[in-house]
Amino acid sequence: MEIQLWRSILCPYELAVKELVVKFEHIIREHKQNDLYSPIEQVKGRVKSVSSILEKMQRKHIPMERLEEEVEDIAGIRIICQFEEDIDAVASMIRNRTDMTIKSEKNYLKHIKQSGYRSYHLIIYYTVDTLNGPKKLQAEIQIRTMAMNFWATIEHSLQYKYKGDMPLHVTERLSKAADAIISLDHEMSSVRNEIMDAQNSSQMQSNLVRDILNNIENLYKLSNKREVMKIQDEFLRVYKTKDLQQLERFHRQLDIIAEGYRAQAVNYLP
Ligand code: 0O2
Repeated sequence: MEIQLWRSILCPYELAVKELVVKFEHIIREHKQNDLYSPIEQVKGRVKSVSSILEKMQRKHIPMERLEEEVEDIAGIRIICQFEEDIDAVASMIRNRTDMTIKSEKNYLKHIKQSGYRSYHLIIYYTVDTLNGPKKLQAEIQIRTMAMNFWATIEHSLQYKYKGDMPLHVTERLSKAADAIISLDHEMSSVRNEIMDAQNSSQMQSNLVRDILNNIENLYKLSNKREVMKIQDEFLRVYKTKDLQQLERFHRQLDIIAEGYRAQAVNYLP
C-alpha cells in the first residue's frame, strides 16, 4: 500500500489517541482538584506502527479490506494504576462513559496468560470528527498496575530480542518474576488504605497552600501592605507546624478576611 494511504488510514486513530489521553488525564486532574485519590496514576497512548500492523495481519491472515475491523489495537491506550483494586474502578468508569462503548473485555488478571502476562483489556468504539464527517473506530485500552507494567515492558523487549524463540532459562526467570509481581501487588494492596491516606493528605495540603497563596496575592491588591505582610508571616508560622488542621483553620479565617475586603471594595465602587 502507498505511504499516503497508510497516512490517511492512521490519521483518525492519531486523533482518537490524543483525545483519549486528554480525557483520561483530565480524570486524574479532577480527582486531584477535589482532594480525591485517583485510581489512574498515568496514561499513555500510541498508534500502532505500520510494521507491527503488517506483522499482525500476516500472523492472523487478515486481508487488507478487513484491517480496521480485525486489527482492534491500531489505537492503543495504556492506563497505569497503583493498586490492583484500582483496575476494576477504572474499568467501571469506562463502562459508564457516554463517549465510549465497549465491544469486548479480556481479563488477563483472572486468566493469566501462559507467559505470565497480567492486564485488563477493553476494546472500545470511539467516534472522532474528521474532515469527512464522524468516524467510529476501535481502540484498545490496557489497564494494569505499575508492577504489572514493569514486568510486561521487560518481557515485551525480551520477546522482541528472541523473536518468538525465547530460551527456556529466560522463560523460567520471567515466570518467577511474574510470581514475584503477584506477591508485590498483593503486599501493596494490604497497605493501600495507609498509602491512600498519606497521598490524600499531601494532595489536600498542596491544594490548601495553593488557595491560601492565591488569597494572599489578591489581598495585596485590596488591603494595605503591612497587614498582608502580617498575614503572610502567620501563614509561614502555621505552614511550619505541618499540621493540616491548623492550615485548614487558617485557610477558613483568611477566606473570611478576604471576603470582608472584597465587600469593602465593592462598596467603594462609584
Ligand atoms: P504492541 O503494540 O507492541 O503492544 P495478539 O495480538 O495475537 O497477542 P490479541 O487477541 O489480538 O492477541 O490481543 P490481546 O492478547 O488481548 O493483546 C494484545 C496486546 O496485549 C499486545 O499487543 C501486547 O501489548 C499485550 N500482550 C498480550 N500478551 C502479552 C504478553 O504475553 N506479554 C506482553 N509483554 N504483552 C502482551 P501487541 O500486538 O503485542 O502489540
